[in-house]
Amino acid sequence: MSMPTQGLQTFAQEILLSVVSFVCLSDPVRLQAFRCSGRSCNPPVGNLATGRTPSTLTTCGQNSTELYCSYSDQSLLHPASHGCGQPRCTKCNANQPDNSHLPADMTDDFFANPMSWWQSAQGVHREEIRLDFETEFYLTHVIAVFKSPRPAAMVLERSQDYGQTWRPYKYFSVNCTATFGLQDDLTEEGSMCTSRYSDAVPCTRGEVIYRALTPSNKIEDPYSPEAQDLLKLTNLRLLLLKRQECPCRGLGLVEKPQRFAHYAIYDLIIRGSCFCNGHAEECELANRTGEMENVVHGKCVCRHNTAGDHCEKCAPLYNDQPWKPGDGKTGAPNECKKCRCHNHADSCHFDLSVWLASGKRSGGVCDNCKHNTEGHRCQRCKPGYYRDRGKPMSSAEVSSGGGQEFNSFAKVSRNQMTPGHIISATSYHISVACSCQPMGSANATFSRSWRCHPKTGFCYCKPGVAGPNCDRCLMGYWGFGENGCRCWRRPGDAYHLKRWL
Ligand SMILES: [Ca+2]
Repeated sequence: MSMPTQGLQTFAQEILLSVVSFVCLSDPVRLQAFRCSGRSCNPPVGNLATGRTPSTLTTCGQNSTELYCSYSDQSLLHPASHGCGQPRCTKCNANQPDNSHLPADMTDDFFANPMSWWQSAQGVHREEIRLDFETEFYLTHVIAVFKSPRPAAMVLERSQDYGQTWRPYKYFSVNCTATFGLQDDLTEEGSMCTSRYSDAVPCTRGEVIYRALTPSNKIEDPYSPEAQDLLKLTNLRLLLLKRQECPCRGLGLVEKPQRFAHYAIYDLIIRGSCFCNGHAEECELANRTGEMENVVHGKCVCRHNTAGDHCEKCAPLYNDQPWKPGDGKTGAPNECKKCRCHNHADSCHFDLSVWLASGKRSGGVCDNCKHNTEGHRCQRCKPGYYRDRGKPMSSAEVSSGGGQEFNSFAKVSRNQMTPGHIISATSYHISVACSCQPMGSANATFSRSWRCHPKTGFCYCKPGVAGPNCDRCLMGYWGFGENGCRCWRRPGDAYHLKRWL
């Protein structure tokens, strides 16, 4: 049996909670100051139905004007010995604003329009009220306030895959065992079915309330897989399966019974929040939803170096450790850690083998190293380039480009290219690439690219050839050509090759 008075108190409490949340939403700057800093955080709860229009199977006066009858709220809320009072009969037409009772009337502002409602066509038993979200949200609870008597049987279901598959949240019936073969949670705590909200009385403003989190399904960490399985949704639907009449006493029915035979709902409130894995405290417009006041948007404004609509991954340059949701139980933020790419990459990816090899300390591998660098951390120069020790590792000029064409480095002063000398920042290239003379250099690479010593920049010369660039004969040698230089006066003097290496 339901208790109408208790129900009304509950609803009043929920309204109060909604108001508190909206006040909080209006001051995000104040919240931003402390909520996500160094701890997991989540966006405020609001009414997910605001700004979103549900769909129904039928609407009163969908095709043409219908006549329907109902009893006044006043007489139904204060039942006296005379029963439900005199019925009031009027017309509905979905195309006439003054006479329409559309699905959107369930999700409008219940403070501004306390008497707006959706009404089904006459005679239907099965109805479906469905709300499709544009992305994933977290549900906390659902409140439906009926204008007609509540259904004798009903199911609340959600989808997590945009309506492809559905699972029940709760069954509602005056007799759970007879209707659904389930125990009543009034007698067996935690049962999927309840008789609490299926009484015909009160015949108007009867509530149906579903809470996702109850003492029987207590969840400690709201971002755990178990919590997500329960709370996350992309669609919600309420299946109304069996209509029932108001048990009015002493009523001499003047009107036809079918004129009372409809479902009607004043308000549908879906409390929940944007779903951000513990990494955001505010959300912005995802798509489809309009810029209405108090709309709960679905795209997280991610913190903790995370990214994605639901902060479900690390930001591009923050994949040094595996992504984790914030820990709602301990408050640990589980921030994403930046990869060490020395400013030579815009993104990195997590590599399990690198992670394991490091003893689970660092698994980031930099993507597309720039500035002629390579390696997991862009920590070394590519073949054909050498590091300017006068520059920090993070300098964009740490490794200079080129190396294929000797003439491209013509502006480098030959006088500076002496063994042991690091090219100064005032030279043409702040750091200098291998500038090997093709004819005098020993090309030892498979790809036939000219290489030089990665630290000194000196080229590997052919026999008898000298100079950092291998562009001249060693003293005492002559005939600079394809085979190097030939010995002129001191045939055994071939130590130069080793010297340059
Ligand atoms: Ca309404």
